[in-house]
Amino acid sequence: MKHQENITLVFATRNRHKIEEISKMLVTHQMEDLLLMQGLDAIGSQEEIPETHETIIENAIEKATYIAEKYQVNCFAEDSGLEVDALDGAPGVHSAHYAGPHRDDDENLDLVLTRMEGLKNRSARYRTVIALYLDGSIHTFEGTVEGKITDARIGSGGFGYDPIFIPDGYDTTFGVLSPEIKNKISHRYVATQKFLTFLRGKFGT
Ligand code: ITT
Repeated sequence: MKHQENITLVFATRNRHKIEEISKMLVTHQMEDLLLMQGLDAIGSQEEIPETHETIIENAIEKATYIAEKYQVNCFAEDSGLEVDALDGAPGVHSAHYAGPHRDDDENLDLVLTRMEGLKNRSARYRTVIALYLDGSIHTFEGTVEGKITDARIGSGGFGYDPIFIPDGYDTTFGVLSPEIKNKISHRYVATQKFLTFLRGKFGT
């Protein structure tokens, strides 16, 4: 039987919602002792982390690599976005700043609603990639959740585009559904499950 170790990884993000959701998943998977997650504050990082690519996977790898190499730590980063089919996959990799560089969730969401006015095809998905930088190697874990875009915002829970996204199999948005439900079906859940399975295989029992 393999001996259980624990591993400390910096989570290279400034998005508190991502930290909150993944922390809850660690508890649900009883992984909070195996994976000790550190914030950027713990390593004294205050700078903006570069995200210069046009794909989610490349940005996730860029963020993880930047922090790992600059601070000489093992770390993971996550890049995510909403892909709307009728908008040719927008806002996609630009989700956080779709309505402008000031990165306002409400304005981003309103812009999607405006651009979708009158459009019949409402299908969309959230996509995320977690990039893990571990001892010089990169590993990536992807998750998606399919759904559709509403005509108007419903609810105020979650963050980002949650009040206009209805996941398949449900009749209301992530803005109304509980965090427990979101954390059981979301793109972040799917990717985190793969990530934790990898860590468990490497470090767990
Ligand atoms: P970091 O780069 O510091 O991690 P960020 O918010 O800039 O934080 P991204 O570049 O990955 O992160 O942008 C993700 C955006 O996609 C996020 O700001 C939301 O607008 C949207 N998004 C991602 N996951 C979401 C979710 O679960 N619910 C709602 N919106 C989400």
